[in-house]
Amino acid sequence: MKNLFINLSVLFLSIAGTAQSVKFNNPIITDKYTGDPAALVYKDKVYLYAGHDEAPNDFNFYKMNEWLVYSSSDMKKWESHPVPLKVTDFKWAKSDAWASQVIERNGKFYWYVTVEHGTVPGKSIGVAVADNPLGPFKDALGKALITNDMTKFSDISWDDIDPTVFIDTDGQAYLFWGNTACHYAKLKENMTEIEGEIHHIKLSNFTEAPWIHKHKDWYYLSYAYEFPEKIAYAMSKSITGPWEFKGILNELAGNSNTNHQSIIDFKGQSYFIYHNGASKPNGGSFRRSVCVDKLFYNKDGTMKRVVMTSEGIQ
Ligand code: FUB
Repeated sequence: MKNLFINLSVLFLSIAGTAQSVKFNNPIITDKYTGDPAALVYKDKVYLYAGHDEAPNDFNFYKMNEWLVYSSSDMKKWESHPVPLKVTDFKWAKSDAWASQVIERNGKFYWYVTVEHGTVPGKSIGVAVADNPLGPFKDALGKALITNDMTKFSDISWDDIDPTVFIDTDGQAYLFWGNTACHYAKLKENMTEIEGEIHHIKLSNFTEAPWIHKHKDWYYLSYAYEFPEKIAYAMSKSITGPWEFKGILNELAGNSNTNHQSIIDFKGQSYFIYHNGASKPNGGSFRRSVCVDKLFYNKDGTMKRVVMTSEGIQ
């Protein structure tokens, strides 16, 4: 009887020990509130770019003046770096460091950003450039690449947001962006000029946050669906479509009405990077935190629904 009691104690202690030793790796960024993650795989690292959510606790809208960058070699440990880009680096812009993406071409790093334009009413897209993924970045154009008056597929003044850029296997670069209307256009080889007309893609319940990626021989266009946002996606055999809707990829993110995904392959594993409002004690829709979970594909190329976890990447 005495032995049984000792054995049970060990069992309970070890269960308690196991429970205590589970490490929660999500959110991955905890030094600041961060939203709108955009990851870049370059050489043997992942660079994570995000907007800095600076809204005070009693403020119920976005307050975002700068973008941040973090890097990792294993998706578990993240190093923070000096602030690489601010709204004030774009002299023609007024405010709002909203969603963005960095892409590399010929050793230069191009950062496409959303900002409120100073003189053309509405949101606009600018581009900054640097010689290295950590910057310093500077305005590449001295003016906006896209302004609200260039698109007519939606009447709202914030339809020209959330740029995502993709360079196809033939070297042609494409810019996708939008809110309520999903737009795309070709980019010239200099990456700072649109080539040809701006197209509109019809997507079921498209809200914003398009992200283009390729896996094996499929192109994927994922995006924020409805509001509050889930993430849905469409697939195609060509970057210019037609796009076939494939359903929901990620459910509502905890305590945040936006979700904003980035999808990458790194060292043989696919990852789904997103934000939620789960940071204690004041996280929420305007004080968001970036998280990462693994992403898996089915044999037919469709993506399995993401399982958002507190544990994250262990
Ligand atoms: O962060 C501001 C805006 O919220 C982004 O541009 C959208 O994608 C949404 O996440």
